[in-house]
Amino acid sequence: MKLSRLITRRKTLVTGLAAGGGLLLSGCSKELPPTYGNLLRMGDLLTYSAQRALLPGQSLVREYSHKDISSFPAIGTTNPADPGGIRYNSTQGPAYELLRARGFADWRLTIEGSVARPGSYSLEDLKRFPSRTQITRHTCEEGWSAIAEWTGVPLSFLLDAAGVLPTARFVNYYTFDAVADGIDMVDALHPQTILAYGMNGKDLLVRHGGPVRLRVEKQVGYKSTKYVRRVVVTDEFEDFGKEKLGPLQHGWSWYVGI
Ligand SMILES: Nc1nc2c(c(=O)[nH]1)N[C@H]1C(S)=C(S)[C@@H](COP(=O)(O)O)O[C@H]1N2
Ligand SMILES: [Mo]
Repeated sequence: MKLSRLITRRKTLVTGLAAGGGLLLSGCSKELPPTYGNLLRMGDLLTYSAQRALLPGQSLVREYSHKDISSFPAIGTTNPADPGGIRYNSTQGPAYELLRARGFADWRLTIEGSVARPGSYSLEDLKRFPSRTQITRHTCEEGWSAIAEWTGVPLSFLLDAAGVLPTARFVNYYTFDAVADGIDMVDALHPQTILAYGMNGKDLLVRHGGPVRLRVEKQVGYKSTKYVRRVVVTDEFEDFGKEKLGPLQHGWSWYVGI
């Protein structure tokens, strides 16, 4: 074979491989959380893959009894309307103040994105839906833990009602402070993942995320986002980089299973 033909063949082979590799890579990124090409983030990938491989996705975390309920500090944002708050959002803070002044009667939770039936629910709507009450341990990344009883509507119920499209892989949520975050479908559909409106038998207090917060019992405390106002189902991973709202912008992992 002539040298020129050999080179052409080689080129084809190399181009073919590159294309194949690209396909493989993009195939990969569909199954795994992002690493941002950042080596430090490879730990996330390992934890996530390892946990998903080793644990059945829907195993329940331990639930406690009433006598185990402990005192519970309020951490991070304790009032989204306070302009001095560490995660104050100048648009959402005042909006929260107005809603709170009317006892959250006008508050609505929206479910949108990759769903067949986007929805908007009042607090009363949520309280009419099937509820789940669970006494669980909250573990904060700062080294403390506390036990409380949470009552709310399973996120899976709202997702089923909204009709999640088959392409959907993540559930993101936005709050009344400068926070947004997300979880994958395994955690979103987990029976103990609830939108909680009650804590220890009472309405959820403002300092603990009222009127509604997420409880993601399968991950550390900061994934249990307070003051949720909007749930967005997505096909692609969102890192909230532009708005600097997500944990990744603060050097926290996106996935921290416990
Ligand atoms: N919207 C919002 N959610 C949040 C936070 C926050 O500052 N803002 N802090 C997180 C952290 S680090 C913890 S430990 C818990 C604290 O919840 P608590 O105030 O009910 O103890 O909320 C999490 N969810
Ligand atoms: Mo935390």
